[in-house]
Amino acid sequence: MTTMLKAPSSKEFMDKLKSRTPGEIEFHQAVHEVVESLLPFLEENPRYKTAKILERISEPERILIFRVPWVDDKGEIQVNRGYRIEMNSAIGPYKGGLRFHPTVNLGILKFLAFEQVFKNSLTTLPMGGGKGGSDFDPKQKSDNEVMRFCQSFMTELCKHIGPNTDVPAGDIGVGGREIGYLFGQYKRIRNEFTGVLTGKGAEWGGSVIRPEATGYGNVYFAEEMLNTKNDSLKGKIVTVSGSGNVAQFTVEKVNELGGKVVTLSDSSGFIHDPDGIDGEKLTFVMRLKNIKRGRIEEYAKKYNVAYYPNARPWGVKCDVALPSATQNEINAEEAQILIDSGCICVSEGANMPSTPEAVDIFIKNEILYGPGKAANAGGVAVSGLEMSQNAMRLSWTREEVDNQLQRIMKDVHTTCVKYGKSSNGYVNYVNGANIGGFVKVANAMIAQGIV
Ligand code: NDP
Ligand code: 2IT
Repeated sequence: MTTMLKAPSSKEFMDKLKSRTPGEIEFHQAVHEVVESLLPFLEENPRYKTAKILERISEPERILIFRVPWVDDKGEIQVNRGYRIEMNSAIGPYKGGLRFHPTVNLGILKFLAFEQVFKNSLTTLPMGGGKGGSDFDPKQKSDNEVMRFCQSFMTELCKHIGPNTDVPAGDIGVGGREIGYLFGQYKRIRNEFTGVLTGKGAEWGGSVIRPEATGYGNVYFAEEMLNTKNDSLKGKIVTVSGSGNVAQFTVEKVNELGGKVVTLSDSSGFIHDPDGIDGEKLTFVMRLKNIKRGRIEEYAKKYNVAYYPNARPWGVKCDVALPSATQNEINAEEAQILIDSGCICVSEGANMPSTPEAVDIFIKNEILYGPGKAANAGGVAVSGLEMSQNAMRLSWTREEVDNQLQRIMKDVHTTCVKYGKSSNGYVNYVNGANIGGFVKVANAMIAQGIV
């Protein structure tokens, strides 16, 4: 016999979650947003309450925490902490990136793993959710130091992952170089050439378009949102934050669609180039960030434009904002400035870049607002396509992968509209992404029993 349960109020649910996970503030932030979106839906669909899906989906299936000792170039022993959060495997192997950054802690990785479950579900591909990383800081480290760190990290992680179990990829501080070192060590220890990581080099099992996918996908998503208003990126002034993987390919695609990107940033400050960051300037940024590993300030010196130290780009007048650096990089004050200066669309390349107060301002003003778990799903989607190609031991062309990426971003958008349309016609993409991402995972969890 099943009993009808009253869903806990958002406050009751969050109080309990917080007492079980003290100090994990980013995780609380991410779960709270989802709970707020879902409670009305759960009232209408009581089977999810009876099955305690909210309680189960917010508890990781497994968390691994491990020591990562390595030796620096001076011969001194260093110790970092490694993590892998295996959040949910209801619809596929755990899937999600690795972040190497000194701020990494359990709360940040749990928020990222939690978001990943919904994001991966939205892609339409069979991937569960996970995330991992380390408090290791790759900045100022030699290639050999990064390699030794990656080898030590994988020496432990390889016991817990596999192409049908858990498939990591990149995130902040983890790009092609790091994936190479991690893959080499996995192969050496396990004696297997498999699709255990995505974001590999195109010549050794990687998919074309994977480096581009998150930035391209976010721009496709922004274009879809604008199309609902019979508008497009053509002729729009666009502000972008960050200058890493996601930001770089965001600029490339905005240029292709006829928009003009006027800002980029890093953790030291931002540059404002009113003439726009064209292809040649973007090549400079890619070399600066991916090879020289320098600071964005050098762009301002090279092209004689303004540089604002210790500041973020949201005060620059724009039509469209594409945050692509990190979590909580747009606060309420900055959101209000964006609205007041005429911004009509915010689409998130980064994960959770807007604070809850900023999100409220975007939604209250009914602008087009695409939350990260929908808007940046293109990266993990092409990771999913990399897994498919690896499983078949063949590789698709750029055109094939890009077509699939565009189709997937359209599908993510359609799902958000389906579940997020309010009675006045405004599409609340937050509700749409949260409910749309939830349903498939929740149904799978119910079908698989109490596990
Ligand atoms: P990169 O490491 O390539 O670049 C990160 C960029 O953000 C750098 O410019 C970095 O500046 C800046 N940044 C990082 N941390 C901070 C901080 N605390 N304050 C200010 N600036 C910061 O990472 P990605 O481009 O891959 O990731 C960017 C965002 O996109 C992240 O939120 C990530 O989770 C998200 N994302 C990434 C995907 C991917 O496929 N790579 C997929 C989906 C989402 P600096 O160099 O000074 O550190
Ligand atoms: O946040 C993300 O979606 C990523 N960092 C990409 C994850 C992946 O497995 O490609």
